[in-house]
Amino acid sequence: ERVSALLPLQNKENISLIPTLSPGASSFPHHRATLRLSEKFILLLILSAFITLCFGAFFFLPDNSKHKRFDLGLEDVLIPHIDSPKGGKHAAGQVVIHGQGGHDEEEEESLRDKIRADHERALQEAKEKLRKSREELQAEIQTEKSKVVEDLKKKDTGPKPLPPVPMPQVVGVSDGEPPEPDVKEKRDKIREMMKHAWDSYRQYGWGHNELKPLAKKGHSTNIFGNSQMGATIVDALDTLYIMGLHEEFKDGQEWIEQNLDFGVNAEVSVFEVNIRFIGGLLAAYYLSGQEVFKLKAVQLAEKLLPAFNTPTGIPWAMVNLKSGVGRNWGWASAGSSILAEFGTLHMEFVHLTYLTGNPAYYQKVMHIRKLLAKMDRPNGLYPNYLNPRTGRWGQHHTSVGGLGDSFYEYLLKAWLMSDKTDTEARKTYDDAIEAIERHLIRKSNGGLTFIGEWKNGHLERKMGHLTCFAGGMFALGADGSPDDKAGHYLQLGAEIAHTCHESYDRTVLKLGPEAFKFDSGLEAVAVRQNEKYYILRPEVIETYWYMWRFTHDPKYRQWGWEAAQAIDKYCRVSGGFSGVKDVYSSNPTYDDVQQSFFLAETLKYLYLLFSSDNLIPLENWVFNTEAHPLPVLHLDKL
Ligand code: DMJ
Repeated sequence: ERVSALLPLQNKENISLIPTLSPGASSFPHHRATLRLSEKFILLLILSAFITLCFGAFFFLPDNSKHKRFDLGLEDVLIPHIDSPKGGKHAAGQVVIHGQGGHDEEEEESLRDKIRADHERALQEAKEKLRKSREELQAEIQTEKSKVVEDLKKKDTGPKPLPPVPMPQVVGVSDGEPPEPDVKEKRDKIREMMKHAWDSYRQYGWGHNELKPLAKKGHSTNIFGNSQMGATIVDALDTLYIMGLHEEFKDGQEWIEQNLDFGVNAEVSVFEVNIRFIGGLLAAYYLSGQEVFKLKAVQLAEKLLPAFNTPTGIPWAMVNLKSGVGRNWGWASAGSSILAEFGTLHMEFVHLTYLTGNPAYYQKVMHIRKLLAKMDRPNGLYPNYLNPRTGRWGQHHTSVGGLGDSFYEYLLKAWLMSDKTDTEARKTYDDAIEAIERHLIRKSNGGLTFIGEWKNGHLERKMGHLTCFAGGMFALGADGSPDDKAGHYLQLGAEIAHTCHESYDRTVLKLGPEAFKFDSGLEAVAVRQNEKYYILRPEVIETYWYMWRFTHDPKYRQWGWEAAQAIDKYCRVSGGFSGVKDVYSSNPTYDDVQQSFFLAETLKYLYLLFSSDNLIPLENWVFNTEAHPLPVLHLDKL
């Protein structure tokens, strides 16, 4: 009635607002209410006024959730400083603005003012936004997006500072130009080969682990899992630096800064990643002084550490970089880890501890050494297989080539890199070499010294291309050998170099096969088809270089040049360098892989062979097994 009185212009129609219920349908009394259209309009008006009021209240009343977040922030800051939960000014649970008393009116009021002001500002901003054109808004959103991305990038890659350590004295990292013009010419040629290998990879395989130089696309193998971590870039960096290819080096550095990420779901070889990536990054760091390489090396090393979570502490061969789950190669004897893999971590891991101050790396590799020292060795030899669960040897196979090689190399180099203070490593090396000489090294009927393989009490008269590195190792270890046998070991190095040269010289391509025999009238030649390939390996040239440094006998430069020419002639293609499948065939087929070690090792050793000795002097640098030079350290502080 009151409503109708206020509205003179009424609609005479009655509108039923409550549905009519038939009497039998309900036990409730039957109601029927009707309103005219004008009354409905007024009711709607009142309703909308009420909604507007509620809406306003929603904006202007203090936001309780904000209070809570603010409380938490304060609590987080304050609680750690509370001395006693009972006696202090702000005992836990009585933190300022936490709502249970203990805060004064003024503070609460000022907080409300702040919240109101914030809301008003937000409303104002919203209004202004609505006034802007669509284009203006889009441009603003874009700018904000880019800012967020930039901030995130800064956070992600922002260098976490590592503890400062004295940079070891770094000498002889550039130049090395030989005085003789013909030698310089050869060196220039090697540099040109490096440019061709790098430029081809840059053009066709950039960011992939390796290159397919014929297919002209990226390539990878199971040692890198399904990762795309630019193995060639990391492996090649120090060679580029040493050759003075600084533009290329910078290009590689930029890729590493922007793309090299180890959080990938990839199961990689701990050994390969250590020698190529950690070794490569550390060498690049020491040569160039660029912090990014050190940081990346440490980030990667952290990802390898879970591989050591085995019952014995002997690491798995493979680890998933993301999950940290490790396992061994399916083909390895009795689920074993491989001597040359878990035994080739020492150099890099000691450097990591040196650079980070984190003892974990050093402890891991020293634990391996201690464990091996306690084990029985058949005939004083180290078998290639060791089970990481039981701590027992697998098959009794011993090799100075594949599966064993760099374990012996790292014993010697542990001593050298410690400035010859790690005498335990030296002694272990001397004992191992003594057993190897006694049981594995023989002279062929034709007078060639070779290193065979020990298999269950029997000597296999076969030598691998990989084994040829040992010539250089014997020469490197000559100085400091027991009983003044330096001359003997230098001579042994020379004999191995000669044998390996013969293995090259007796082929059609003048490139060495993967394995060669000294049996049934055979002298340094491969028999089986699947041992006739050459995949750009470095070991023979590596030995030539060490022998050159220790003797300066010109034949080593001559042999190195023969190999370089053969590589350029038979392995070079328009898209880089490829391995060949049969070194005894005048018409070889390609394997279509440019291995990363070709840039890391083969070309580096060739370049050093035609440089003067003051480039990376051996008194100051020790090469890891992937030819990455690391400086001698003074380890008495570890
Ligand atoms: C390299 O990756 C290293 O030299 C390793 O120790 C064994 N051999 C390959 C190249 O042949």
